[in-house]
Amino acid sequence: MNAEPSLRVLPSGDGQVDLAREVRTGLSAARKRLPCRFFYDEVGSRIFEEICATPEYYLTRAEDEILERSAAAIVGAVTPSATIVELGSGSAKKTRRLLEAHVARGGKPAFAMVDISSAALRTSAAELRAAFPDMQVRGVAAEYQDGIALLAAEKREPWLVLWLGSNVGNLDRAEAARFLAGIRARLRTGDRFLLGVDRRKDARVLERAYDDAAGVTARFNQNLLARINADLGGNFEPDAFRHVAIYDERAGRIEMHLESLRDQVVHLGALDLDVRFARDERIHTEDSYKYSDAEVEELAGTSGFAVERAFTDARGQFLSVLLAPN
Ligand code: AVJ
Repeated sequence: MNAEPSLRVLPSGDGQVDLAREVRTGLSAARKRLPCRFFYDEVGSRIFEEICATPEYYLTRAEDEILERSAAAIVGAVTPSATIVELGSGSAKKTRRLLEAHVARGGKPAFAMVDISSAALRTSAAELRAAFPDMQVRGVAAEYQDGIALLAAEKREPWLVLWLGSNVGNLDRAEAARFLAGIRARLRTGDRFLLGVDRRKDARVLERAYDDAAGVTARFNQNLLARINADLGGNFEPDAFRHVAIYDERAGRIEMHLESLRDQVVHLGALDLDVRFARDERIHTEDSYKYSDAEVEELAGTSGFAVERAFTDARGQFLSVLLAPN
């Protein structure tokens, strides 16, 4: 039997701290915006899982198809002594495929994950422990860079770092390059970084993926307002805002907005703030960047990596790129 999963919460973990500040600045700006990281309260995390199961949101299935087929090749890029380290909490089927492949070839049963939410880590740790009784599981609740820094301080063996699900898409291209360079600084020659990116494609396919017919993504977007009500004493009527998803082809990004259906004033008690909305005025809630092959090469190169291999699904919708430090 293995030891209890070890869980640490760093100061940047579970940060409600900046919600108040970000909501105040974001809703006081001329062009209103809210950071997408606040989508993921308990309800929002559950709705996100529902999004992944909608017929329109192809990303999760495409990535899983890649990992199902290529898990052995991916873990084969690091030595059996390697530890698998995931950014985001590894509860998903996708992560398990890699852990299974690693264990199957005699790899060290060690897994570490960094996630902003200690609750998500606890759930993942319990699930992984049930699926892999001999696995040594560590969780660090922190912002990614802080969590990686803590783990790197004790790093002895190679790492296979996973950042799946097109989570990189929430960063603009310059931020993504800076973020990857920060990861690169923690890695050595034998380490690898598996990055999941969504490819540029037909605008209609993308807009449907972010505006599904059953309205799950709309609920996800509106839940941000419900969360602000709960955490900051607000009186938003989530249904008084319409979900909008637009693909900006030039920028290569999906934008999500909440559009006010009427003139209205919303009060946020904890901030002692009134926010005025004109009819049709929008709150920009998320960007999700898409990548061409050339943009992937560019991202890797500028952040100190080489693309060692790139895997795609049968339809060519998604890319899993295995990056090696330069
Ligand atoms: C979790 C950031 C990868 O951008 O596709 C899904 C979030 N937003 N539908 C994405 C999301 C609306 C998702 N990521």
